[in-house]
Amino acid sequence: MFSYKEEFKKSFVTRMERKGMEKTAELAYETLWEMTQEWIQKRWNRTNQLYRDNNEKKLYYFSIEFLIGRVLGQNLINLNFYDTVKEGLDELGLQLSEIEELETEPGLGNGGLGRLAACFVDSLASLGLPGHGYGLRYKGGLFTQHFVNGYQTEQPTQWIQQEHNVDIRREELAVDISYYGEIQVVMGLDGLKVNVENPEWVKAIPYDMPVVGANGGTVNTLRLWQAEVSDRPFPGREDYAVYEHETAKITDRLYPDDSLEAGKILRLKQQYFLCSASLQTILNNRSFSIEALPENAAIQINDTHPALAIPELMRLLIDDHALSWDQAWDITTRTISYTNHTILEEAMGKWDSRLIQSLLPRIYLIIEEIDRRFKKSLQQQELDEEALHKLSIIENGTIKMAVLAVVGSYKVNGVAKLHTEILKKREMKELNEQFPNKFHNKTNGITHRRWLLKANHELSGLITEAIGPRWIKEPERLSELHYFAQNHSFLQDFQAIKSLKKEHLIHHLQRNQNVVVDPDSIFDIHIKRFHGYKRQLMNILHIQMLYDRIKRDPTYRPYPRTFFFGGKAAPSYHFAKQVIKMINTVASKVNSDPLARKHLHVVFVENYNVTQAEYLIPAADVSEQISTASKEASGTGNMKLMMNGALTIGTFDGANVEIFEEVGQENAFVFGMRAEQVMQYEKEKSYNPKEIIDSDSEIAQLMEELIKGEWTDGKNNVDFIVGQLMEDSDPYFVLKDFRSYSKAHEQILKAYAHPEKWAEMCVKNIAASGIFSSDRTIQQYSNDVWHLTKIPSIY
Ligand code: GLG
Repeated sequence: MFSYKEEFKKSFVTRMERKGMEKTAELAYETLWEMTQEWIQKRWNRTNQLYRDNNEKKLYYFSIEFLIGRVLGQNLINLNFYDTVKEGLDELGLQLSEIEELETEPGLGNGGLGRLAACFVDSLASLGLPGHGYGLRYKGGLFTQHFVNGYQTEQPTQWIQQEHNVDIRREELAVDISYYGEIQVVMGLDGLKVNVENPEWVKAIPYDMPVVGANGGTVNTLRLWQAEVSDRPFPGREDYAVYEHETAKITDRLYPDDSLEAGKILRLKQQYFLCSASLQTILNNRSFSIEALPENAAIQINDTHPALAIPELMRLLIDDHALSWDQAWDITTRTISYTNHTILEEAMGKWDSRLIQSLLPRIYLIIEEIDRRFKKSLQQQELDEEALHKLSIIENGTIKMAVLAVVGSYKVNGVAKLHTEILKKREMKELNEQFPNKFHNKTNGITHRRWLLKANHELSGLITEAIGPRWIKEPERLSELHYFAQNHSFLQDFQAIKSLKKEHLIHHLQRNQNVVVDPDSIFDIHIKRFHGYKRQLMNILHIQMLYDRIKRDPTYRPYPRTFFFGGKAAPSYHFAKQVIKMINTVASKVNSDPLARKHLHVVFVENYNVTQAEYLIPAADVSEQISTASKEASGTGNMKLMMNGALTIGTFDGANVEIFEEVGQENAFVFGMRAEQVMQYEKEKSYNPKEIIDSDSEIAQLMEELIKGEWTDGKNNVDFIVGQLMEDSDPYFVLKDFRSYSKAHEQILKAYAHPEKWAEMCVKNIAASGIFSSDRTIQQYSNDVWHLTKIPSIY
């Protein structure tokens, strides 16, 4: 009888033998890699053929980051081969999980924004929709984080391996990108034409990565551009060494910050490189007339980083395709749509006009013209100064990319209900009034294929046992788990799996960081980038308070808790780095105190990334989502943790609001100020943290200890932290929300004392999490924005 497993084993062994070396894990990895690539290639060719034959509208998702994580295991899962391969390898005495560990994760993103792009391309392929990702092939992904004396250090990470690369170089599809040069207006056949003389040329080479959808049905493409020297002659090329060096820099490394728009020329080069290369390929390889672009292609720009796609598309349509301004504008504004991910001022994307003018002279002229025409269209209205300020693309020598992105696209979305409301009513109120139908909400989602099927195979199995396998295709069906929320034996199985996943995490940490964690403690997990608004500081201050209480009050002996932290700080973000150091200092003080250690353990997981997240998330009991209300646009870690049966302690911020709505506040621990209150305080500048300190003796004691240096190790200091809390008036309202945060933690302890009830709450969270699958998000984008048609596949 035919058996896939036997076939796999036979082919695997033959290939291993052909390599003629010892049976090492490395060799097994290489062999499995090759085989997987072959399986994928067949399906990839088939999808591309279908796309050529059907000529359906396509989506192109432009993003400066794609944080895809390891691909081998995920591809096997999406191909439906994981179990077969795992069992086959088992029988050959090899462990798939060990083999998977050999893959270096390509860290081509910083955090939520990049990971969202990765979830989206997974969902597009899994829904059988023609949608491809366009990004940059950074040689160095996000830095590797190590702690030295508790301080974060950053080492470059190289993810590209010569032997078995995840992507395929497509030399034949290379395009040239131009920078600098002088503008000249010449007389062409159809009137005046703008030329750029003597530009500097750079070649963009695409590397294609397959994006395997569920059941291997559709394999879409993630195309990443690499900068190389151009073959074109131009004056600057003569100093070849310099030119070569400058060129390589464009895709040499990822900017290690997603919440600060570094106004640097290299960053601008990267952004334009992505936009120009991607648009050129789309236009060069089309099978329709240029006028029909909006009916054949949708371009989604992920935040403002690719907003230069708007003027660049205008440039290509006018200069290369000889369209009039009005025709070009009509096409552009029916093709491009924009997602906003933040209201943080420093991340809004602002450029010095002179920088754009010198690096991209033609693009600058086009932006100027867009701004001029838009301002002209506003002249009939009576707008006050504030409105005109909010509506200008160019102002006082600055170009505001967010305004450009709104004006130049047909749809603009926020990433959670609350965030979209804030955009419409406050941050972009004036723009929303000008374009009333443009703004809409698309609450983020996460792919359950990675965050449940891959990261928590065991829980996935249990769910399937209970409600059958249909939830895998239709994740909303997780709601059927509601019937099991009070089923004793189901709850016991759930608890057993939670313990198992804790064991896996413990083993992983023991191996990597040499720490030993108590498996019976509450796993309280705070994982995300370090930022003031994410308030890791509030968490660690609370731990300090617990420590004080244990030391002070002989009757206070709480159930053991392990507080996990994971996350990186941008290398230039001094405050965040000081918080990291403080957590490490607190960790060593608390962990080495024999009394406190029985109740508290602080573990800082080094180098948090997608792979680490796959260990941490399934093991969590408690999910810390404690941002200052109004600041976190959505959050997506909150969804991953909920889907794995962790209970959220969180503020009414971002998608937390919708999580609470879905699961009910009684199945979460909600605390803190609401967004309106925060914004009111900000507007009135009426919050004074000293009032809190004066009225709460425990907080006062904490502050005193901080100032006295009791939470430093002699070498570091916490001046920045104290400065922010006191002199800078605590901009993220840490002290203001502190007491209600601490009460929410007390509620957690009370609830955890009833294990079965706790498990019931966890299961209710899983049951309510289906709506947070990115399949739902992508389907909504497709229905409301992109209008894609599913292509039936043969697999
Ligand atoms: C942003 C936001 C997050 C959001 C993510 C994806 O800060 O709240 O979940 O994008 O939309 N820069 C980010 O990570």
